[in-house]
Amino acid sequence: MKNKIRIAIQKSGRLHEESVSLLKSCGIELNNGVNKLKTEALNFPLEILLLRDDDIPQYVLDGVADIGIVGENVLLESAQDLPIRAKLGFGRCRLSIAFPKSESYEGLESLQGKRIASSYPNLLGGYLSSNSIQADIHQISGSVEIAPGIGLADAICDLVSSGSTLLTNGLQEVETILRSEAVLISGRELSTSKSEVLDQLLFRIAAVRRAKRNKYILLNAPNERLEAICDILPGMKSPTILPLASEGWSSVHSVVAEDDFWNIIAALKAEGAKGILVVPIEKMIV
Ligand code: PRT
Ligand code: ZN
Repeated sequence: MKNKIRIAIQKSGRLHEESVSLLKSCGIELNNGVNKLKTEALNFPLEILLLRDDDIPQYVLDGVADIGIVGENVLLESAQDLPIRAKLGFGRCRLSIAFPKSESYEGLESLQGKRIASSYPNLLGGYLSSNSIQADIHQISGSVEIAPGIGLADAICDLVSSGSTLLTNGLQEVETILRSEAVLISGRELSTSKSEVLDQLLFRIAAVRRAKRNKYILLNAPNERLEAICDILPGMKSPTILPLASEGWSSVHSVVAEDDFWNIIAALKAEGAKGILVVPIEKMIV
């Protein structure tokens, strides 16, 4: 297929499973064997390259892959100027500076002249210099959190999600440099036919992500409260109202965002809504 596009995803690690499951939830069936270097989609013009996450920006830049899924942290550290085509909502973490708990931290000045271990020398260097801090960045590629304990550094700069790694190593998070999530990046100049395939993929991703953020809600309402209930429920256009077999009641269907979901339920109950059902949405096309 001549307009096939190539996506680079992480071979194994924190982003692998969710990258694969995002593609699957977009209706894309993968040939078995995501353990290989390369695999193919069976029902979509897509080839999948399985790589180390750090290599993905360069592969996309070189055009070996047309698009890729990578943490924003890796993209920004690579300093490759590649467009982010979609934020994907998984792999969330922050890049933070952490300092030994046993020492008092009094703001960025406490880092002046210190040795900071990190796998993110570019992002850390940029942050320190924009805050006029002179520190010695010690670049290491793994187990950054043990560096202060073994006397290799005075502080670290690393990714944090739950914070438990810092805690078990006697460190406290003191500055956040970046908030990151997985993103879909693309090359700067895709051919028209590849751009069309990418647009189809982005359309599906948007539908899947929107569906995840919303729920379908069904409830029964006394007719005299319908107006108040419809005011609470925005719906995609407006709620659907169907008469119930029992006189004076209607069934109301709508879509609500997960963010204000519980507040909406409370307001609906207060207006006399009964038999509220909440159903996940698989795809949502607006
Ligand atoms: O082999 P490859 O090079 O592909 O993988 P990798 O080992 O470099 O990366 P991997 O799989 O660990 O992470 C891939 C991506 O997941 C990162 O680039 C981030 O975008 C994202 N991500 C999200 C994280 C974390 N959360 C995370 N917590 N990446 C790493 N961590 C590590 C962190 O470095 C620290 O060691 O987890 C530890 C902290 O976790 P908490 O929960 O204790 O705070
Ligand atoms: Zn890596």
